[in-house]
Formats: sequence, structure tokens, C-alpha cells
Amino acid sequence: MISELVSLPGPSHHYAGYAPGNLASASHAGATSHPRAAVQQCLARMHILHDLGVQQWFLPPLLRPDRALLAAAGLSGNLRQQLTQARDQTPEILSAAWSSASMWTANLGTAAPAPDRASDRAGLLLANLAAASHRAIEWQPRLQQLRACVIDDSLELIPALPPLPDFHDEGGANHTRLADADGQGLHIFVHSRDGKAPSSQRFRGRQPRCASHAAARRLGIPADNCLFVAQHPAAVDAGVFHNDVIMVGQGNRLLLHARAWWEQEATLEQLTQRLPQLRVVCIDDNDLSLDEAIHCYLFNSQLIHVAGRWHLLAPQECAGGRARMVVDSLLDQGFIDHLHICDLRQSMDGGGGPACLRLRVPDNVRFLPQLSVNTSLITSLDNWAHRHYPESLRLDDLASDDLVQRCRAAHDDLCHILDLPSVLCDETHA
Ligand code: SUG
Repeated sequence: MISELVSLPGPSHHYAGYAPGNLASASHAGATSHPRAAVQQCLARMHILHDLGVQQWFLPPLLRPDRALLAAAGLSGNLRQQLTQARDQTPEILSAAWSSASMWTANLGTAAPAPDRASDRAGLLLANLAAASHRAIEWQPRLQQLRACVIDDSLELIPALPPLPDFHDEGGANHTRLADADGQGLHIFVHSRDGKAPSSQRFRGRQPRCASHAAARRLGIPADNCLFVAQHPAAVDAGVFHNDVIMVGQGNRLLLHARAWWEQEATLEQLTQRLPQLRVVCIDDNDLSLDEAIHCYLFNSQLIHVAGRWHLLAPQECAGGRARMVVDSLLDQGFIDHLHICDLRQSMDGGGGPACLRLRVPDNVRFLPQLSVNTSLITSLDNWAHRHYPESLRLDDLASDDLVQRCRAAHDDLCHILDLPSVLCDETHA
């Protein structure tokens, strides 16, 4: 069993369209968002997992706007003045400062259990997310939060790789740990540029090979227990900005598209030699094209193994059509035993499906008990969002006092609900 680190969209959840290579983000740029509904949808996903018995740990959304970013951009004066200048002079920085993208915790970092890294502690390398400004501002406040929330010294927190072009790191979205029933884990690190594969043409991949190697080293995972794989350039060009948009693996199960990786057949052969119990299902273009896969996010479903049964938690977009036919065949083959569907439209419109909304961490990692997700916390968070979140939001609202006040009030109330000092929700940006 694994545990999940989860969060929620903040009150300023919006669609700016600045996420590189992410078609959903680009096509919703400037669209009206619905922050309150976004929270409800994410909570419904958490509820399904809670009912399945999956341990989830909740991290508060980061406080916005990020004043350090506004100041770094040379915007001066009080907050109102900074926001007005940002709106008039640099709307991309205005949006980045209000970004709610930290809800996609799959990008928070890369985790490895203690035995895989010859250590007595599990490790978590924070991801620098340096490929985009609105995401590069996440890791430092997250590290600060995590330092205060991890207990029993159960997790070594490793600061991110430096934000250099060779080290752009997108965390768990490009990393999967597979394992036979009782064997040691094999870590799949997937990069999208600077490897053996030809370069993509339409989009520049976000993660260079060098970053994946550095991540494995920083985590102390021996090279023998890693497989470094290149994304297929056709996948990157079709809009697979993270590998988890085209592949999902858990334990000894792997589901992926036939054009997910470069030299895929040889890699899969290597994988099955290393993990004899691995069961692989590869979906080819005849059953689901790359474009269809990116539209429905089937491969961004969660594969969950509980009580000897395999569950697939898929987005609403897989409930019908050809994606549903693929899912039905997974059920027929016994690759999965149960299907759960959830509506995550607000997250999906920014390019984030079910698997983007969680970071898998080893189940012996411990956090403050009040961060454990249960029905009572889900109800409190639902009521909290009703009290503070706008029903809808447009880009024009990002310079408004009302949003500043809502975010501040939501933050303070959440610290109170969770009985956390304000510092855990990020003091440097307050
Ligand atoms: O980094 N979208 C995120 C989506 C992250 C999805 N995560 C995983 N695949 N694990 C990104 O592209 C959209 C922001 C906007 O359009 O305003 C955004 O940042």
C-alpha cells in the first residue's frame, strides 16, 4: 500500500494558459474558472480514495498572491499597487503570483522508500518545476510546510535541484516505482529531451535526461535500480507534457500507450526481465489515438491496489466512447477489478487529471495527525470552501482587493481548522 500527499486548488484557481506543451491549459487560457466547484470535485476524488482505504495526507494550498514573486519582478509599493502594476505591465507575472497549480501534487517531488535508497528513512526530493514561472515558485514554500508537517523524522526532505536548464525537474509526474510482490522497487524515470530520442518539433519537452539522473542520485537510488526512459517525440508533440499523461504504473501493473516511449518494445522487454511478475497492457492507436488519449486522460487514471483488488479511478471523460471500450477490455482481462469515475473538469481544464492530484509516498511516512484525510476533514474543507471561495473567477479579477481578502481569510480559517500555526501555510509570502 502507498499513501498519497494531496492538496486543493486555492480561491484564485484560474486559467492563464502559460503551461508549456499543455493543450488543455492553452485552450482554456482566459476562460472563466470555478474555484468552489474545483474544490468540490477534488474533495469527491479524495472521498473515493478514503472509502477505498487509501491513506491521504492533506497539505494546505499555498497562500496567494506570492508577494516575493511580485517584488522580484520589480513591482513596488503596497500589495494593491503591485497588483495594479502587474496587471498593466506584466500579466504573466500577475497570473503566476496567483497560481493555484500547487494543487497538482504529483509535481511536488519524487519519493523513494528507505530500502530502495540504502537509508533508514524514506526520501523526498522537491521538484524545482523550473520550466514555468508559475510552478517554479512552489517548491520552497512547500518544503517549508513539509518541514513542519512531517513527524517522527520519517521522511528526509531534499531541497530541489538548482533551476538550471539541465536540471528542470517535474517530480512524480515523470517517475514511477514498480515492484514485484516481494521484490525491490524498480524506478522508472522518464525524460522528454536531451536523451537518445529525436527531438520533438512542436513542443519542447520539460524534463531533460540530466535532471532525471540527478534526481535518482540525489535520492540515493542506485543506478541498477533505475531505468531511464525517453518519451516518444510524437507524444510530446501531441501534448504529453508529463509522462503520467500517457502511462500509469503501480506495483506490478503497467498501462501505457504504444507511443508513450522511444524504443518502447526494448524497454518493456528489459522491464519484464527485471520484474517477471509485471503485467503490461499497451494500448495502440487503433484502440485510442494519442490525441484521444490526451483528450480523455485515460492514462492519467489512478491504479490502486487494495485488499487484493485492482481499482482504476478514471476521469469522467473515460465514461463513454472509445476510452470506455478500452476500460471495459481492462475489466474483461482482469487487469483491473473495479472502475470508479470522477468529474474533475475544473482540474482537467488546466491539464490535471486524477493522477496529477496526488503524490505517492511510502506508507510509513507520518504527518501531523490532523492532516490525515477522513470524512470529517472532507466535510470541513467543503464548508470552508463554501465560506471563502468565489463561485467563478476571470483573469480581470486577479487585481481585485476582494480576491486578496478572500485568500487571506481562507488561509487564516484553514490554519484554524487544521490547528496549524500560520507559518505552515507559508509565512514568507504572507
Ligand atoms: O504543469 N497545469 C499544470 C498541470 C500539471 C499536471 N500534472 C501532472 N501531469 N502530473 C502544468 O502544466 C495550467 C495553468 C494554467 O493554465 O493557468 C498548469 O499549470
